[in-house]
Amino acid sequence: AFLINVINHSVFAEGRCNTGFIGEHPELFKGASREDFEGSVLKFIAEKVVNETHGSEKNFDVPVVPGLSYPEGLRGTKQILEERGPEGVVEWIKGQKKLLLTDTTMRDAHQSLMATRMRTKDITKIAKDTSILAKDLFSLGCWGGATFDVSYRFLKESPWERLREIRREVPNVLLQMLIRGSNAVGYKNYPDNVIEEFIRQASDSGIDVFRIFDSLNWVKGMEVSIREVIKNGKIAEACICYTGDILDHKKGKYSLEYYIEKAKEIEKTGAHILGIKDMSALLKPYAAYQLVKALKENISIPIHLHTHDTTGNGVATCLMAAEAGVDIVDTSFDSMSGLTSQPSLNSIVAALENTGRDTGIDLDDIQQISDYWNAVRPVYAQFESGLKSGSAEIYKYEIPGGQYSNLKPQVESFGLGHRFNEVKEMYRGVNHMLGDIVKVTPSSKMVGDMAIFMVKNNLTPETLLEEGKYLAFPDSVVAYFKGMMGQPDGGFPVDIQKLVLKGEEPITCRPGELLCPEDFEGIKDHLESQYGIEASIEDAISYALYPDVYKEYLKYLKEYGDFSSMGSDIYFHGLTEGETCEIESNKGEMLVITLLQISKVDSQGFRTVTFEVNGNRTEIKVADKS
Ligand code: 3PY
Ligand code: ZN
Repeated sequence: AFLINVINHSVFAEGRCNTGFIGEHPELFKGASREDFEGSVLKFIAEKVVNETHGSEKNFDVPVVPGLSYPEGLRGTKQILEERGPEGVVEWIKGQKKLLLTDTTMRDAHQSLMATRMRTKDITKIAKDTSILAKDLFSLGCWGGATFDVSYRFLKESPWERLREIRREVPNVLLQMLIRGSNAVGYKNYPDNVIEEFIRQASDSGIDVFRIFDSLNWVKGMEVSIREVIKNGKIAEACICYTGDILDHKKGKYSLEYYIEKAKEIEKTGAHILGIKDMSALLKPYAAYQLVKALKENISIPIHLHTHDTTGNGVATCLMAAEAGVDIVDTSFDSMSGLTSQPSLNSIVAALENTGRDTGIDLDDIQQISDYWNAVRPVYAQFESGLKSGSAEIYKYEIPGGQYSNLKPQVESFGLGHRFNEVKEMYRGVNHMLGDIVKVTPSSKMVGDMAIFMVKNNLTPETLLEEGKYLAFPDSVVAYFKGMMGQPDGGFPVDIQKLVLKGEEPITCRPGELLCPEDFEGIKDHLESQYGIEASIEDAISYALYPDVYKEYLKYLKEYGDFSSMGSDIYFHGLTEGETCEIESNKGEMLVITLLQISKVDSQGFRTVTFEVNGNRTEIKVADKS
């Protein structure tokens, strides 16, 4: 009843309290019950319909879940890892003639198409059927990258819980994550013990394959992660990030020889698999053939190709890589593929049928999973970029898939929407100014921040050194020039470094060597005393990675509740008048909620939203902010 009391409190109802109101009154939470959950759900829906969706019509198909049972003796790559260890998996990969496939739908596909907003409920609902119908996948790319941050920041869900739930549903296929080397799942370097503890917990919670990269291709920046993954008995896939164009001999820096040398360096670290990470879809089909062929001649660990379809050439790149002997490629179920996402899994399976690299995957089986995602996707339409086709323009700008779809809103948020083309040109100009660097999170974000900064301040590469003297540069740019993202091949342009650092000394060692180890016990004590939670090591790691985001998440849960059991159509679009939904309470009881009516605005600017909940009428008053 406490939430009903809170909601009906005149201070709260009139919006006169700040968000700290409930946080400062923990006594309100004593004995949180089904009624409390009901109150917070109704308040959430009422807010949504009054101030966002206005009860407008929705027309979503219900995603069909095949609902299969695990067949007896279901096996997959996970069993190979369990029985034979990472080396056994490597031997097994080498023995395969077929092209092995990773599905990225649960991570990079939605990160690249819909700003990483896929909720856990939509992922876990199809996880069991995926493990059965797509049992021959090499792995499911389902965690890491931006999903960790976005889960807490926007979806108010625990990424750890998501991982455990996927693991429970998928007993037979390797689960894979993306880790940004010393930047973990963040945008800056963390102390070594944060990286180590993060990897340990991710391993314990279900990750089998760690795809590790460094945003400047600095192998030293990956060493702590590789070592820790190996220590945990998991598979270390270390990457070369692909940039430039090996076919264009005028572009000297990122030549075929450059990648061969990097790959050899990576093999020496003990990594089990080499990843080719083509985050910006720059690896053209014939370049893929040349690159894979040359790498196969120079290293003996398996090769796993990751590309995007931003340029429209993704499937062709994968097929040419397959022809050259690549072991594994990343794809996504076709309804979640293409554009800034991965090339289509279904298309590649079909293309290779009855060839020497036939994947052995059944097209009718995976169609059922594609159909599910096809019905889920429209619910997230508001997060899509509006990009209607592939764009070969990307070869010119070298902007990663996820960043490309996010750059426009970022530029608009600075009031520079009308200068978007200038920002793209400047992205290219900044890259050139910095000596042509690898651009992937977080170095890509730094280049984007610098490009926006230059356009905003009307700077050009020619005027920067003079006019930049009195300007404070964005944090990411300062961190880069200080050496806090690692060391780029070819070093830093010294004049710009001096300009940005304004007297501060850069470092040349691994930032992790200088950062003080994190005190996890101290963090746990802090969380316990400040937020009254019994903090686990996972909570402490999340706080160490994203202190402010994590604190906001805890506050949100306390103030509003946990809505992870709510369907995404309701979560994002509320209810329409006359519509009914079912939501399971935190105690496992079912709430059957019908939105009966949204009243007209009253003289004080409030609307009354009338619901029926399990047969009882309830009214919620909400201030109309329009
Ligand atoms: C990430 O770091 O999240 C990426 O997907 C980089 O391509
Ligand atoms: Zn990617």
